Amino acid sequence: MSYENIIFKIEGDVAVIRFNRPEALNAINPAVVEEVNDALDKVEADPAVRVLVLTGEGEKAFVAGADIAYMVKLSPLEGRKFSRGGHKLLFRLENLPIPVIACVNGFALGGGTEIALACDFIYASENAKFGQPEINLGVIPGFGGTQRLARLLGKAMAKELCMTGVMISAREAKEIGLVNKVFPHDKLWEETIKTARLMASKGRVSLRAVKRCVDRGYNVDLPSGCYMEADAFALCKASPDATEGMTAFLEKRKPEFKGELT
Ligand code: CO8
Repeated sequence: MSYENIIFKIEGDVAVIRFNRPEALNAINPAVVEEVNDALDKVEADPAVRVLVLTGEGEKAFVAGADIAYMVKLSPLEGRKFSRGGHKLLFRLENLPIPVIACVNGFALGGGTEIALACDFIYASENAKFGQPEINLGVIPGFGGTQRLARLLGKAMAKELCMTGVMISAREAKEIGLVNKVFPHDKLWEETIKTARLMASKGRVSLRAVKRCVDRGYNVDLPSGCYMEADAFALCKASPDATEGMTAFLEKRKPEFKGELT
C-alpha cells in the first residue's frame, strides 16, 4: 500500500510513523486509520524493529484530532463505526509487543491526545498543546479519551479536561503526569530517538515482558500482578538474553541481546 496521509520509515531498529496531513494539522480520517493499520502490519512482520515512534509532520501539529470536516457529515451509526475503528487501532497500538513513544511536536487535541495516550509514554516539545476539546463541538472523546485519561490521571482530572475542553501546555501536561519529558522544540526529535535507540538496545523479550506486566497488571490486584510478574520473569530467564545479560555483567562487557526466546 502506498501512503498519502502518513510517512512510514524503518530506520534500523526504530520504525517511525509520521502523521502527514499538515494542511489539516494532521487530522485523522478513515484513510489515516487504514494507512496506520497497514504500517503496523509491517512493524509486526519485521523482527528487526524494536521500537516504534509516532509523530506529526510539519511544525505545528502532532494530530489536531479527528477530521471535523469528515465527522460533521456522519450519521450517528457512522460516527459509532468511526469511533470503534479508532478504538481498534489504538488497542492494536497499545498491544504491540514493542515499546511505542509518542513524540508530540505540536497540537495533540481530541483524537491526537487519545493516540498519544495509547502509546507507552509521551515526550513533548515546549510548544505542544494537549486537550479534549470535543465538548466544544457538542460531542465527547471517541477514541478512548474518557477511559485512558481516567486510568492514567484519575477520574477528576479526566473529567475536568473533558468537561472544560481547555488546552493545556506541555509543562502542565507534565505536571499532571500525562507527559514524561518536555524538550525545547528543536531538541525533541533528537531526544526521542536517543531514548528509542536506548530501548532498542535492550532484550526484546524483556521489553515485551515489562510492557505486558505494567499494562496487564495495572487493572488487577497487587498479588495477581506480582504473580504475573513472576511468570514473566521466568519467561525472560528462559531467553538466551538473560544468560547473555548476566554473563556480560560478570565479564565486564556490554551485552548483545538477540531478542529470541530459544
Ligand atoms: N479537523 C479538520 N480540520 C482541522 C482540524 C480538525 N480537527 N484542526 C485543524 N484543521 C484545519 C483548519 O480547518 C485549517 O484549515 P484551513 O486552512 O483550510 O482553514 C487548518 O487545519 C489550520 O488550522 P487553523 O487555521 O485553525 O490553525 P490555528 O493555528 O488558528 O488553530 C487549532 C489551531 C487550535 C488546533 C485549531 O485548528 C483547532 O481548534 N482545531 C480543532 C481541534 C479540535 O477540536 N479537535 C478535536 C476534534 S474531535 C475529535 O478528535 C474526536 C475524536 C474521536 C471521534 C470519534 C467519533 C466519531
